[in-house]
Amino acid sequence: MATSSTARRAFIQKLAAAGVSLAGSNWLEAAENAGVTMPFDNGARSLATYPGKRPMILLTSRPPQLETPFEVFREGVITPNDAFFVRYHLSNIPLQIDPATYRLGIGGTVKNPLSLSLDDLRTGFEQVETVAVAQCSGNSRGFLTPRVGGGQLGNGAMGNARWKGVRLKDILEKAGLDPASKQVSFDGMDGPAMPGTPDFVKALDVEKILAGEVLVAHSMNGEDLPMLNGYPIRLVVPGYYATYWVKHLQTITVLDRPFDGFWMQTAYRIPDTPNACIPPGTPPGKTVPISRLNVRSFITSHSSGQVVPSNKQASVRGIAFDGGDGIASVEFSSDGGASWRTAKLGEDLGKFSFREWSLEINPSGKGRADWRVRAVNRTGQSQPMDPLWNPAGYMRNVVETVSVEIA
Ligand SMILES: Nc1nc2c(c(=O)[nH]1)N[C@H]1C(S)=C(S)[C@@H](COP(=O)(O)O)O[C@H]1N2
Ligand SMILES: [Mo]
Repeated sequence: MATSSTARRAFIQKLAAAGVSLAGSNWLEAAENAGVTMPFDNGARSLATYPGKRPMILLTSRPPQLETPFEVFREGVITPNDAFFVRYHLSNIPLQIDPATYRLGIGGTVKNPLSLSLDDLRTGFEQVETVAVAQCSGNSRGFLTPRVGGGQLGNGAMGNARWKGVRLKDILEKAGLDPASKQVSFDGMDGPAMPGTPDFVKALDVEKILAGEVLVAHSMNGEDLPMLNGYPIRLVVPGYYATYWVKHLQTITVLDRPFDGFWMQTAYRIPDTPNACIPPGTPPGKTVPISRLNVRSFITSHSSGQVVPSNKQASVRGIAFDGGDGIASVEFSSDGGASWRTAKLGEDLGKFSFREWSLEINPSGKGRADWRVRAVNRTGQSQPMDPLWNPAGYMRNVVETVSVEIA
C-alpha cells in the first residue's frame, strides 16, 4: 500500500515495541491479590493481575477469564483498557504475536483473496471510529435463579470503548464479494488444546456486514488492543453480543451457504420466544443464534450496603445502553419502584455506547431504601421488573436494585 518507507519503518518499530512488551515469555503468569465476594452463592473470587491489566476478578485461569470490578464503571462511560473484561473459550491462546509478519486472510467466495498486513489495514482503507459496548451473552449469569451452568459472572462482563479500524464491508468489497454469498465466518489465532474440541469460529450474515457498522478494529481507546482483548485486531460488531467480536482475527471466509460450525449451530443460541425467555426448567424448543443486546441500565455511583446521609442532597449516576436504537430515557426510583423520576442524560457518544444518566435526590427518613433504575430505548423497549430466564443464562436485563442505608 502507498506509504513512505520512513513512515512505514517508524510504524513497524512502534508495533514491534508493543508486541515485545506484551509478549514476554511467561506473560500469562498472574499475580493473585486479595479476594472479593460476588453477591450470589459460591461467589468467592480472587483478584488477579495479568500483564496490561489492573487487578481483575478471576473466573478461570486456563484460559484467562477476567471480570471487571463493578466500581470501574464509576470512573466514566469509557472503560479503561487495563480494566476491560477478558473472555476466552479455548485454552490454546496466542502468547506471542509478531506484528511485522501478522496477516489477515480473506478467502472463500471472493474474486481476489487478500492477505493484509497491519500496515495495509492502517493505511490502505478509510479509518473509522465507533464507541460501542462489548457485553458477554452470559453477563450477570451468577444472579440467575434457578441457577444455570456456565461462568458465574456478576455484572462486569461488559465494557464500552472507542474502537478504531476499517469497515469489514470495505475489505470485502476490495476482495470482490460474490453477490450470491450468504454468510461470512471469522476465525482467530486461538484454538482448542484437545483434538475434538471445536475451534472458536463465528459467522455473520452478509447483509449485516453490508450495513457498514461492523469493523475490523486495531485500536481501542487510542491504543493498540491489549493482548488479552484481541491484539493485533478484532472484529467489532456494534450492538451485538460480544461472542461475535472475534479476537486475534486471522481468517475471514465468505460462504455461499449458512455457516454450520458448533459455535453458531449449537452454542450461543437462545429460545425463539419474545425476550428469549422460557419458564425455568422447561426445554427451549426452537432456538436462534443470539444477536442484539437488549436494554440495560445500572446505578454506578452507589453500591448496595452503602450508607447515605438523610436530609442531604445526593447525586446519583449510572449508565444505560441497548443494541443500537439508542437510549431515549432513564427513570430512577428511590422507593423500590413505587414512584419514578426521569434522570438527565449525559453526552451522546453514539447509539452503541454507554449513555450516562444522573439525577439529584434528597433522601429522607432512616433505614433501607431500594434504589432502582430502568431505561427505555428509542423503539420503546425497556427492562422487565422481574428477571427473565433461559437455560444458558443469556441476556439478563432485569431492572436493577441497589439497596442503600439512609442514616
Ligand atoms: N478468538 C476469540 N475471540 C473471542 C472469544 C474467544 O474465545 N476467542 N470469545 C468471545 C466472547 S464469548 C466474548 S464475551 C468476547 C470477550 O471479549 P474480551 O475478552 O475482549 O472482553 O470475545 C469474543 N471473541
Ligand atoms: Mo461471551
